[in-house]
Amino acid sequence: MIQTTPLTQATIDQYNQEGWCLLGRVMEDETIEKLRAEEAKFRNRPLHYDDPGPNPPTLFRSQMTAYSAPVRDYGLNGPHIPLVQQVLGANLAWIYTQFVTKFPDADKGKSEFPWHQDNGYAKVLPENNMTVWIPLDDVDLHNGCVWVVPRSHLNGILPHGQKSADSWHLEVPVEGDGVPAILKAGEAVAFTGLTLHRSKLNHSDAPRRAFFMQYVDANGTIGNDKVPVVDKPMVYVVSGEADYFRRPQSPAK
Ligand SMILES: O=C(O)CCC(=O)C(=O)O
Repeated sequence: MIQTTPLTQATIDQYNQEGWCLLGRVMEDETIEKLRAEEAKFRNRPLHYDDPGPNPPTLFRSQMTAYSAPVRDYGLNGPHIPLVQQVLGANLAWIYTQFVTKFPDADKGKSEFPWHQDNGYAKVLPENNMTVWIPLDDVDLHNGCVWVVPRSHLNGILPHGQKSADSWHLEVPVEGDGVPAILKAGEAVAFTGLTLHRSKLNHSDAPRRAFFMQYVDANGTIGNDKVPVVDKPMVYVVSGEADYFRRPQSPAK
């Protein structure tokens, strides 16, 4: 397994103060191959809850943890875990995962994923929840790398509007471009649930495959009604523990 270098205090400070940082290489070639194979398998398999219809500009395959041993193994034990623990602490829960395959689409211009905060889709507390985004192909300005807006996490959840009537994407208007995360396959960019990010079009002639996971303190909550994350399906405690008994019991009948 790859030996990651522990994050320096400067990198941890960057995550907390700027809302994002690079984690370096966190996935070895063998795992990249395994996850590419999983992506290919699920790309062609209709899933009852996640079916975008034929030829979507971008394909999302979410919460593959129940379906895929390689996904589970990586999300629970990957070399990135000690780095995530350095920032979020020893009680760590893995709450979400997704393959994002952005197809070549320059002419149609539909594969853009507009500026948003992950917590604009689902409110997670504490808000330093971390998305670890890892391309399974080298990414750059040409094929649709992710961009982040430094310090955008300092203003809480911003109002998100619907991108268009035929899209479920939410969008925050942003002036300027932010910073592109140009990465080799297997390297990672990490950002908070409040950090504005987006990806632009894929102008190459090959699909741009990516895989991301989201982590939070194991005592964290999700949704406006603050449901403990550990009460949600497909959430895994990676390390440490959660206080499973903090939710009031229903009164005896
Ligand atoms: O992989 C991408 O292009 C961006 C995906 C993303 O930001 C998301 O699903 O929240």
